[in-house]
Amino acid sequence: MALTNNKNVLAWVDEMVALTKPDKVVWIDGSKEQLDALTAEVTAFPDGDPNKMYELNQDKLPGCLYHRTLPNDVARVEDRTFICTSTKEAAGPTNNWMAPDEMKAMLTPLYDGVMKGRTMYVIPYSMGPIGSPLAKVGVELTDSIYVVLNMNIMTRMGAAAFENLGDTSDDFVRGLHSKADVDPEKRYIVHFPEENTIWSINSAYGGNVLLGKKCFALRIASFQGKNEGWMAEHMLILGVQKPNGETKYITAAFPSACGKTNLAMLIPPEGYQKDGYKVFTVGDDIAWMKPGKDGRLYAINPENGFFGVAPGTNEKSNPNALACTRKNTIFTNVALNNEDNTVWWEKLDKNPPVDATEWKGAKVNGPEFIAEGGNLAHPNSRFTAPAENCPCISPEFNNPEGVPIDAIIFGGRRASTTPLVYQSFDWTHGTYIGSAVSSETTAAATGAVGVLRHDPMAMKPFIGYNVGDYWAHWLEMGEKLGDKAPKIFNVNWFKQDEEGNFIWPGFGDNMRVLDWIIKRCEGTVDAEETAIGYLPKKGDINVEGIEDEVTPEIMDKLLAVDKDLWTKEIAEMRRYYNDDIAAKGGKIPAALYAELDKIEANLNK
Ligand code: OXD
Ligand code: MN
Repeated sequence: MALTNNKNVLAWVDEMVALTKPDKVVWIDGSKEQLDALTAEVTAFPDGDPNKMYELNQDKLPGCLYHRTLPNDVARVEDRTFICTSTKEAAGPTNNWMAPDEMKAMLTPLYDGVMKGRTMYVIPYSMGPIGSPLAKVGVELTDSIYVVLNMNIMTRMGAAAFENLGDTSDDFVRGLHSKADVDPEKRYIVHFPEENTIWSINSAYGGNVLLGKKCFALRIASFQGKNEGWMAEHMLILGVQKPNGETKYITAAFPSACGKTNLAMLIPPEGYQKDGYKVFTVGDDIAWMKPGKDGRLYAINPENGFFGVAPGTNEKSNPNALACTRKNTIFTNVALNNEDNTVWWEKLDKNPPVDATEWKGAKVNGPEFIAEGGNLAHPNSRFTAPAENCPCISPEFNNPEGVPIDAIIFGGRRASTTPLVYQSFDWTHGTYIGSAVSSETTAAATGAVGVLRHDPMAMKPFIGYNVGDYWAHWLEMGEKLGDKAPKIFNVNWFKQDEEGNFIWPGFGDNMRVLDWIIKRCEGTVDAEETAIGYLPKKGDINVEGIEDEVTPEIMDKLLAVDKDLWTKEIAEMRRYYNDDIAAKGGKIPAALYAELDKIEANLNK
């Protein structure tokens, strides 16, 4: 039964039913009965059915399920992801583009009758707490029960999501997904930002099919945010509670593989814990931010769960993330431990199961398989875990107003050049720093420096329009926020010595850098003005308890601003702006070029 009277939803669902021709249409109300029935159905599929999900050991992992996607379908596919705005300029140099009509003409035959013999599930969901002034409604149509069960964890799913839509509103995102034949040659992840529409076909992997996440909450939402005066960013949100009970909120954007989930769930060093510091997680991947009534910038996490990379997650690296996965979690492409029907992945512990099923489904002897160079779990295997499982989830997680942001952090993986932390001179300079976010591949063992990959604001694959206009939007937001704008910082946890060893301990010790950042926001610590921004003065990063590891000499290296390296950095940024962006149709705001000139002049002073 349809769960809404909204005429736009009903008309669109009818149209998509006529196109895809499912045998049956089921509206997902979010009730336990319905979810239990779907779980029973999907776990009863025969072995070998690519749609099958498996129930795990219900004593050790209550409510947990396991699934394997096809080996050709294990990650987001950026080369098959499109932004279909009416002009190519509107999509800009960082996106694949095709005219909307042309794309629809190509995809319509693929969708025509694709759900014959299948059921279409109609999933209403809210990104953000239902009723929040920052939240938005989406509807995903899919032929996959796996998608329904994952969306139940990642979003506020079900009838309640329609509550605030009314009967006539058109403000909902239309997502059409079919796994079709999971044919990689016909796989497309397509966005029509001007129509609030997403079409995804021939994939069954999370990032391509959980349309609330990257597709809506970043690509479509970034476009909406530009038009409506807010921001959708690839940022974690955390709260640092100080001994006096006050909490400061920080967002942070890092490219993949820089430890975003780890920072979001940071456990402070012992000394800080003793003093009464606590860290709370609001989000680990996406932040929607909008000026509040008091003129400050407020953020919500539009998601309701964590879609985290499993390998590397363990009791030491991130005990909070591990704890998230102990109940009501869906595991995808990890390994099975057949001895007790639980899951295993690389670096979970030092005991790979002897009786294992690797991620492609073959029964193997785990230790022997690994010794021969195999991965038991796929490196991009995932857990989909409810946010409420997180031991350090913020008490403000469901606050419809969001949390006020004091600081925005950018960072990347840089072996040299970039100091441990520095503060921008102002918002415009901070926007420049965001545009310069990059990460390099490092062969840590040999210290070889790899390729530098530009990933502005860690949003390169997720900006739903022209990157030049996106930077202009950042500058406009700064103007609107004025002196209430969050302070902007850059961090680098990955500096190396000549031998390629990391010289900053990272993980929980990153709290020491957050501490300095918070003090800068409060104006309680001074800073050194350098050519590139404000750096900590000697002794201002607290190293109590790690003095042996981070000696004054190491700290000098961590905070060094090397003129030659920075001159090269500025030259590379000029090349990037000119060749990769401006020459390819990105209009770079003059204010950002001015920042380049300013830093260059500072370096030559
Ligand atoms: C993610 C990503 O899955 O950024 O969060 O790739
Ligand atoms: Mn991400």
